[in-house]
Amino acid sequence: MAVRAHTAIRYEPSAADSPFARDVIAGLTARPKRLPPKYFYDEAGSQLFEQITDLPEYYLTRCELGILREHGASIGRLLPADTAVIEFGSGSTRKARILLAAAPAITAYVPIDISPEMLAEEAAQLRRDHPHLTVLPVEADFTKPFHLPAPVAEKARTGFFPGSTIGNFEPHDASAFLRHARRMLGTGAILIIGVDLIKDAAVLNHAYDDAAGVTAKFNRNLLARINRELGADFDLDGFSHEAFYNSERRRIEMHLASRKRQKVRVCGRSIEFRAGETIHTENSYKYTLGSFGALARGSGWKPLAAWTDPNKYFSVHALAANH
Ligand code: AVJ
Repeated sequence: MAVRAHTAIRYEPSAADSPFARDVIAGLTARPKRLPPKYFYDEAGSQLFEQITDLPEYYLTRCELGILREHGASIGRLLPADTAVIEFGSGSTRKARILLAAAPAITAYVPIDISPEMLAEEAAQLRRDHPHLTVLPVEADFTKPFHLPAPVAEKARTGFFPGSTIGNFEPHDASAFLRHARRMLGTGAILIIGVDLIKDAAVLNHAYDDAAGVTAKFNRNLLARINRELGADFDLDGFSHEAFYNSERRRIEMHLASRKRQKVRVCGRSIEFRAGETIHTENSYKYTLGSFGALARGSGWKPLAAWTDPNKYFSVHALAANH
């Protein structure tokens, strides 16, 4: 009778019922196997991503910071007077700070993030650095509908979506996001958005498969997180990091490839892997200036201007809401 109470279970029943657990099970029982890239960013994953942005091969962050520094004043001149900047997924707010310094039209800043700690910390620091700026943090998943703080209604609205995060969306979902942003920001809105560009495949491949192995660690951390939070027993050494540019689909694909035939226990299930079978963990879509402009035009926005770094590796676009 007491046997039940002593039966060892390897996972928390509550954790096994979480959205994370459901997405993991759905992804690992699908064919081909996949996992959503949004789960890369736990504490460890966010730190690894910070390291990625400093890698010599990962040009994206450096190029975008350069563009914002070089062209911040030009971007600022396109913004309406007395505008609120609404940042989708604000994180460290490092890029917004460049805009704030260059664009006096910005009188309010609305960082949107899922991490309440990050939001509170950044908001406090920004208020100290910009005493005249109204800072209105919103804790939300920016891909879902949410309410803008009331004071924003009286101001012009500028969306800010740097980092080429839009590259994580399938083109159809990228278009849906742009429409959602257009609806939420309203008439007269501007959107400033960072977009990574198609380039030599070797440059792209190295950016996602760096010599120091940080991106490999970032990719494998997804399995480590599943072990930590869902009590799974992934052998991290049993999976190798794969990243390559798929030129037909204009995207970097990241996978974790099983080095051997193996079984893994996840949330009370046994997941089988063939040798060489992969889990598709991320797509990072790349655009041309023209292909992104066309996507924007088809999604309720009119391209106003675009800036690139001298190598034309990365782009920042200014879009205006269509009516
Ligand atoms: C944060 C989605 C822009 O796609 O370049 C970096 C994530 N993945 N290295 C990207 C990422 C592997 C990054 N984004």
